[in-house]
Amino acid sequence: MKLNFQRALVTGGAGFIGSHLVEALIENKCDVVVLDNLSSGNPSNLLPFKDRITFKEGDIRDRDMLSKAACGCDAVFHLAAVVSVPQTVEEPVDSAMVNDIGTLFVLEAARTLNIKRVVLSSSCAVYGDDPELPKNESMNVKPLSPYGVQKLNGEHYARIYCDLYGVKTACLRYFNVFGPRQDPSSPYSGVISIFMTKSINAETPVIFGDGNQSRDFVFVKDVVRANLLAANNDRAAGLVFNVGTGRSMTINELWRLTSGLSGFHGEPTHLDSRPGDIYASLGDTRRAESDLGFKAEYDFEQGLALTFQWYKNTMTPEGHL
Ligand code: UD2
Repeated sequence: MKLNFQRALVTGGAGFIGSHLVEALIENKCDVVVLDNLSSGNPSNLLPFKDRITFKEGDIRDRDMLSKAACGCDAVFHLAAVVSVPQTVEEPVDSAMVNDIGTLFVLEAARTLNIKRVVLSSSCAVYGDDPELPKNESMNVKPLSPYGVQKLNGEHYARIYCDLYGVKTACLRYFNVFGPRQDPSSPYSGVISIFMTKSINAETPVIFGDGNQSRDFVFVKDVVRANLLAANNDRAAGLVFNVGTGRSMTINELWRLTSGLSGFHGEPTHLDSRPGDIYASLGDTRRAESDLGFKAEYDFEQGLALTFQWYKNTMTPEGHL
């Protein structure tokens, strides 16, 4: 893709999604600065291309550091965040300092440094549990967690930074992102990263509830492409977009497919549903298609197979990443 910016700051660039974005930016001949405090990111995600980027270990709440990192950039991709929903429930104020105020600092850095393009990573968590499906960007939002509220606040700030100050902001509401480098080690890690490692270790997984709950799983490389398109396209300015596939998959089906890849067919243990778990989630992809030219290219089985291969190649014989 021919990018219409030359130097980009990626906040949270050492994280799961951020590191894939950094890789794609380099491949597209962009100079990349990464700002990451390594709270959930991991420098090993950047190892294969560490000599081709400028890496700054620091926090988006450190405004001096942020300005220095952003100086000379003509695009910012803002992915740094407290990414765990339960953590934001435990720590609503501390997480708001990162997800709300930190996002405002990023937008303000763009305004003061005259950086015209900012892409914010938002989340389908802004929708809450309204049963209407698929979720489209015009429907009422009612987030159920501090995380969802914080992401929604970021979207509002982004829109007014576009309207008031002319910063071309775009917000991407990710559905359930999966792929290589997703960390399976916390109980709140994405279900696919957990199922991958369980199946390779020949351990039975836990399924919360009956397993018929469903998610719109989107492969990380598609999420990266949505970011590049959003930064490149002036029609995205001031808008929010779903980034999903428009197709959903149940958790039972996911385990069946994972078992097929690994050859381990252990019977899952069913526990009670997680409190606050949404039953069904599915994104309406029409706005992203018409205004961004974005349509997920990886079908689910293909993304799952690539992800499985990565876990298989990367896990140690002791079963660690
Ligand atoms: C996703 C996002 C979260 C937030 C939320 C908004 C991820 C990792 N998390 O949470 O950040 O945006 O959407 O709605 O993308 N499950 C099992 N067994 C396991 C783990 C999970 O059955 O070992 C189930 C879980 O109960 C849920 C589904 O799998 O029904 C997906 O869980 P998840 O944690 O991957 O993602 P989700 O949708 O809760």
